[in-house]
Amino acid sequence: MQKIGLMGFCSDSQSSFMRGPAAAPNEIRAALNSGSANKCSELGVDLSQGEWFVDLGDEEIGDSVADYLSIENKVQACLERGFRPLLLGGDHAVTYPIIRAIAKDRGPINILHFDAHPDLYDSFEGNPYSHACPFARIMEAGLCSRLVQVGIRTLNEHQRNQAARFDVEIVEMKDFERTGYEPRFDGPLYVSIDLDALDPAFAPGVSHHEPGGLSVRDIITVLHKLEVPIIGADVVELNPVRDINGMTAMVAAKLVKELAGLMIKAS
Ligand SMILES: [Mn+2]
Repeated sequence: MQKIGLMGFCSDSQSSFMRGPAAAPNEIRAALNSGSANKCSELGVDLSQGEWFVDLGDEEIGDSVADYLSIENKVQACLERGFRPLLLGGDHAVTYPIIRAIAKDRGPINILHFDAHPDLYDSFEGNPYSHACPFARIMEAGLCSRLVQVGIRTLNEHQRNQAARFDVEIVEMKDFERTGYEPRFDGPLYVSIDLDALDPAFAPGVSHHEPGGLSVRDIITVLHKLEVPIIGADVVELNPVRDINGMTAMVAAKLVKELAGLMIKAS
């Protein structure tokens, strides 16, 4: 079985509104390892047992574009060592170089993306690598065969046009409960979780508070319904500066446990 490699990217140079997510991996790891909870996923995988869950530590990423794009090499190295990557942001910009590495290894992949924002801007405030843009870069490079976005509640005309241009399947937040969203994928899947997909009541520690979002349980329920192997995942956009009593870090740690549990169980 392929081991899971947990790796953090201390990177927030592409954040448009406020910095802070570079400090997130430490906080998520502290929540994961704190004595207040065990390491069992709800489906019965104990991450503290066996050798399937390996902490590969954090990578400090500098502020230049070259530093940012070098995240691809770090993920590639993780893949070459035989790990399935479970990655901590950092802001959401990290997902573009991550997917570059994974698609280079496996070809275009399916992505399930939880977010308040579609992150499909062609460019944001003059920056094509902004954390508002990673899924535009991913789609135009042909790295993704199918992109499904869940929890979206900030679409403007430009991003609606971008979604149509790239055939993105969007489950808008306003339709999530009414339609009873059920995930349907027919091949290996990458899962990207921006914590601002959650309602700020559940996850106050994010840079962009967008009320009216998902609950932690909503995301876990969707994850538990997945019937395809998860080849990689990320949990991004925790901003410790905005967090309250480490609550959002614990939410991130919970999602890491559920993702890792699914990755181990399905393999
Ligand atoms: Mn977002």
